[in-house]
Amino acid sequence: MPETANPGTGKYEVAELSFDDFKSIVIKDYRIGYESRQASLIGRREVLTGKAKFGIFGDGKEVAQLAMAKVFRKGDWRAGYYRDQTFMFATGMSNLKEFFAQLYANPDVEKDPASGGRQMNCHYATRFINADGSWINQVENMNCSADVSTTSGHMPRLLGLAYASKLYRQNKELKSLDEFSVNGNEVAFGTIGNGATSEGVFFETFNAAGVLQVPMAISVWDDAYAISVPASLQTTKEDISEILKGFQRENGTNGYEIFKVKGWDYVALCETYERAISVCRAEHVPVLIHVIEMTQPQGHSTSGSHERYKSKERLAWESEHDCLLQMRNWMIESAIINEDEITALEEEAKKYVRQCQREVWNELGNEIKAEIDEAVRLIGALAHVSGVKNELEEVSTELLACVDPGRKDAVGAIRKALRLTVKETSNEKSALNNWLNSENIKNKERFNSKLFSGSSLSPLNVSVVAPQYADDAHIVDGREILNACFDANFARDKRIVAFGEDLGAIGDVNQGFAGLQAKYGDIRITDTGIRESSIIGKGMGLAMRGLKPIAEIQYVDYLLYAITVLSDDLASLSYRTSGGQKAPVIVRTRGHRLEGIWHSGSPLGIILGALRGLHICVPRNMTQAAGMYNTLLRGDEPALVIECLNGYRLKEKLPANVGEFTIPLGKAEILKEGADMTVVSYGSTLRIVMEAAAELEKLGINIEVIDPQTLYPFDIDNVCGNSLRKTSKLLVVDEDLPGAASAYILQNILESQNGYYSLDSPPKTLSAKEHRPPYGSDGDYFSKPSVDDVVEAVYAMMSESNPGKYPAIY
Ligand SMILES: Cc1ncc(C[n+]2csc(CCOP(=O)(O)OP(=O)(O)O)c2C)c(N)n1
Ligand SMILES: [Mg+2]
Repeated sequence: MPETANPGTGKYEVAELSFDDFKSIVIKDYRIGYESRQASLIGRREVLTGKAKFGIFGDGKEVAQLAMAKVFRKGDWRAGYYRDQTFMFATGMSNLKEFFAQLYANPDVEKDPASGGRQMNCHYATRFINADGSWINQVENMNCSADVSTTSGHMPRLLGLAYASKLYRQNKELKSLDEFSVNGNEVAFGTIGNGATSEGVFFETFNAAGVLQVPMAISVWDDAYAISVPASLQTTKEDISEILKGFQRENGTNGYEIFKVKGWDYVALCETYERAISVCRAEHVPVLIHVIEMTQPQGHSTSGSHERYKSKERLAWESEHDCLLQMRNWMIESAIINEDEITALEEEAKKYVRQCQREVWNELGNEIKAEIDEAVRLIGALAHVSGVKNELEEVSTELLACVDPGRKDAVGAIRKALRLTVKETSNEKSALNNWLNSENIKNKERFNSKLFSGSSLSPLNVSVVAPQYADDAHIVDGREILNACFDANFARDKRIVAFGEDLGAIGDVNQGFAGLQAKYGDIRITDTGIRESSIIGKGMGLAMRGLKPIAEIQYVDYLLYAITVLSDDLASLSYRTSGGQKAPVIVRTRGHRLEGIWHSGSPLGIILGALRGLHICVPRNMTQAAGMYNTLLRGDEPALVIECLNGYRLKEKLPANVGEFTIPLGKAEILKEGADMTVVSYGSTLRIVMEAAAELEKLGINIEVIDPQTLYPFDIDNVCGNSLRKTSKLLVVDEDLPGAASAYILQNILESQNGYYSLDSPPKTLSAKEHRPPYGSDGDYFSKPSVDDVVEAVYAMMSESNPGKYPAIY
């Protein structure tokens, strides 16, 4: 593929160019745009003929992206969506072969570096970590954070990427981190469809960037539709830049610079991007570039045709205003190229794209064919010696008849052959088993790996340091332990920043950060607006750019306002890039019982269901929480820590090494030994269980109490399962809904740890009621497990197995 006109130099100064230079730049641009269009046309055909599963393409959006690429420099970042192939080609962050490799779901990261075949086509990412988890130099590269398919789901992350430039520019202590930034000169480029600007996170992020004054450049690709829904049903006044005019920066105010430009006007686009990005980069002013009059020559995606919902007039207008056609006409009118030359260029480009597509298809096809051939050979050899020869030959015949076969077909045939010969033994059959085992290992790596970075930098590898206590250790409020822990970590590592609602000036609503803003400055410890999604996105962007953010959500109840960015973006990042990217954000929040429907949440079932890809820490007190922060701040994977809301004023002993001791993740702790029953609980209910344990002793029952400490990973060493060998009875206590996190815990103990083996009575759970807890102490008592409830639940189980010794209470 030809090089881009001016890759990454950020220079497009026509005045300095000779006409010949100018011509050649424009012609190269047109060629990139034209190749991109061909890729869209061929891509769609590949889907419609069954070679790929789904296609969504950037046709009709090419020219604006050529202009945007001219001002995109090394060190800059993109957070965009599925229309951006031309930009990716023009910057060199992707190319045609990678485009097709992703379309065909090639799981080889050498072929599809964005996702290793995991994402739908046109979902982009550059790989910015090495295989060992270390960072690649970001200022020497162009950087693309990994796309998500959810419309506007990338906006919160975009804010964080831009905000990192502000921190690098304003915090002189970060100067030595020169592989991440040069004086904060990096712009974060966002792209979004006109329809997606209707989403809440778009407005949330937009406002936040205006407040923060960060170098964020949002381009809205406006084709007047969002699939079939027209602008009239999406946007007030059908015009996003018109309604955002109130954000325009004025003399003496913060705000945006807002631009509007037509998507088929190459010259205007180049000038607009030049102007917009220079102010954005130099002054850290966010900019909006509203690119209107874009088209969709092939409709939204391969899922349907746009003739269903666009009028004849609209379709005719789109044909006439096709951006490449307009650019072509302008080039001919301006004597940049003549008709014959441009036709020849187009023919050559078509051939080139076709050739790239064929090569990519054949590369993957040949690999798969080799696997199919091997499976056929193995099944054939087995058929020779098997009593079910005919059936086996049928399996081979079916396999050979597959149109566009995949790996699943080869593996499926071998599995079927093994089932057919389940009662036979032979060397030939062993060969099938061996092949399957080795393919299973490879396929696991291809399709199931990298939920976490899994590198040597993982928090699971942080060394364990026990807390130490001086003889005269102070007994302090729990919040003071956290405070001392954060203080020590901020002093130790200048990359750490923390932000959230009320976190800065007052030191968070429970005083964990009290006094720290005064000590470390408001650039490191910062108040934010009420905007949970973009608090998490901010954390993600900062973490991607080498900083160590603690993003605070005031109460776990409000985590739901950020659940989409946490789940879709943060939790899936390592997996969806096949280990090419990481964002080690620590999300700090507080929860479990306190008062009222929205201040007593313990939605661990939701969290466990949505956030695989994060470590989930549920410390029972502030010492454990501090130890977990110490671990996580030394690791490179994202995590959520839920502190106990009712624990900040409870007294704990202050460790002498409060900023150094570590709590290992996934290590359950036995809080009280006992022989009669294993009771597993976490967070705030542990105090209740411990109180109940004392009362149960008086009733002659001795329970063993286990705190898993982290729900993900869960009790790596099978402490719970081993305890059951002694007690044979299991009760799980939590304050989530029935069948939520307690079911997850049961599944882990009974199934993963084989706990069912040791049980002599049915395992039980004791959870909160199905509704949220009403306000007031009575509301708490009648909705969440109380000491009475725990005592009686344990007693009832003991009574059931030995009513003589433990007569029923009721
Ligand atoms: C959160 C979410 N809601 C709905 C969808 C389904 N969807 C995919 S693309 C799309 C339309 C997007 O339109 P627009 O933002 O204008 O971008 P365009 O495709 O027109 O470039 C919709 C509704 C989605 N992917 N994510
Ligand atoms: Mg649109």
